[in-house]
Amino acid sequence: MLRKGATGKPLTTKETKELGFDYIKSFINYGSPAGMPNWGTFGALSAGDIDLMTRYLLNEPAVPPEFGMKEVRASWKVIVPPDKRPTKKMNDLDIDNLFSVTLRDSGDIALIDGHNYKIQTIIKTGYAVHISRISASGRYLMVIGRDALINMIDLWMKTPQTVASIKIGMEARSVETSKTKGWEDRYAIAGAYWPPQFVIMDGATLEPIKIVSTRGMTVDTQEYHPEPRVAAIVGSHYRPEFVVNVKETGKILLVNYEDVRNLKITSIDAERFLHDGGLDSTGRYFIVAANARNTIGVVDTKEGKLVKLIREDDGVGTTPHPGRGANFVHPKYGPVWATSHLGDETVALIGTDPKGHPEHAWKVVQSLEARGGGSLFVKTHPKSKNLWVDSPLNPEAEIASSVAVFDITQPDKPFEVVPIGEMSGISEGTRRVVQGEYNKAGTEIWFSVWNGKDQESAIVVIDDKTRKLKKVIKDPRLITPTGKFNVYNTREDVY
Ligand code: DHE
Repeated sequence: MLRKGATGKPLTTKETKELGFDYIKSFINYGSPAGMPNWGTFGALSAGDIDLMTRYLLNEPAVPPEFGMKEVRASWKVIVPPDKRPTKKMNDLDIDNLFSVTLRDSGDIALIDGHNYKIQTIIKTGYAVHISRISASGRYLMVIGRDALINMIDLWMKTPQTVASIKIGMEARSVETSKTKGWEDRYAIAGAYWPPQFVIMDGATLEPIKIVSTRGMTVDTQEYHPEPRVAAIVGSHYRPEFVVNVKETGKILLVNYEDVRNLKITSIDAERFLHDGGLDSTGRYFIVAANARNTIGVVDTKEGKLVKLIREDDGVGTTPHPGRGANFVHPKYGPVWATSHLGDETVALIGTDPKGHPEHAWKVVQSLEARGGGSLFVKTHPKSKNLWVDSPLNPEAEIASSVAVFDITQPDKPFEVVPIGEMSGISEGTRRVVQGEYNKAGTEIWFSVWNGKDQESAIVVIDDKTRKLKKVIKDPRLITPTGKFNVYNTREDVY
């Protein structure tokens, strides 16, 4: 909001005025090899939009308003109260194998059946939903829009629908629910980009309970930052805690929800620009990218401590972007967690087994070479021998529309290219291929073919064993599909 920069450079008027109108305009139009999309040539912004955006960037940013309990509470709606909801599952859906799919530019999500590939329902949500998360019981699906609107969807209803909603700020990216044994479905949490804060809510109604500001000092220079945005949030399986990553200050907060009125927060100094991350295969360690610092942080959620910061000198590439990462057993180094990078073609494999393989733990044990920069997500499954690496933000259309797949039993073997965009049968647009997601059984992986909002998009399903096309899901309602979240894999942190 204050344009101070994080993943990208600052865009305060000091910088923008130096760069000038023409430079900024063409930068927005064509994008950059470092990962900024080509908003103009990709068809997302018109020439008029770009002109307006350029002028906007040459003016001082307006100070956005705050959004405290008064505003949060005023936005809260319980559409179906808990006592009016079904007491058992009222549909014949295999909930565990449903996929919640973000339809980014239409402001919806689609629930797609993982068996017959049919869209079961489309649900209106906030603006450009970012992620979906599932409550520990598997009943409630939570989705959050960039406008910070959360929809809580009851998957037991005959046709799943929103039973509660709330706006936790003005801009947001993350939502999660309590997962520790004994606390299942009790609380929800969401983190905002603006105002910089997170909100703890009742897990059955989304009633807001507590707002915590993340404004404060940075971990390195210990300077005050007015806008430390909340990035990834993960529910710990080991302790009644949420792991909250604060981007600009570089703090990882372990928010203990045993007594929300007397909230206990362990504040871990990690590294600035924390963005996204996930758990290792045991669920004990949380591994997160501090993207603009080319660093990976590791937190032991059992002991509540920072284990390691793994840096560029240790083998991390440029701008790591793991999503939640990918866990598998390396033939030589034992259990590893993988991340690809926005800024280069490498995939870093990091040892995650301090007990069984202490000599490899928290080290980059191997760096694979994939197709190119602009990668956002990697994915595998405990039943799979494949590691899939996308590259949707690569400036070359051919690379952006295909994925690289490695054989994890022979990681030294060169990757194979799977031309997902071409397989979709769509000929228009850049056909960015983004975020692989497995079905519950781990036998197939789904990729989004993400085009402009007036163009055709699709979801391509690949048979994991043969790496061959299994199904193309097309529907006029599939507008700009991006993230896909299989209910079982998301709930159980299988990735
Ligand atoms: Fe994301 C995860 C922020 C742009 C698709 N994205 C995340 C998370 C954060 C984040 C903080 C981790 C959430 C968590 O785990 O709790 N994303 C941001 C941005 O700030 C950024 C760079 C700019 C923006 O304008 O939002 C951004 N993200 C995008 C996209 O343009 C993507 C590719 C398409 C889209 O739908 O908007 C996109 N982000 C995703 C997806 C995930 C995600 C699919 C979850 C991946 C997963 O497997 O967990």
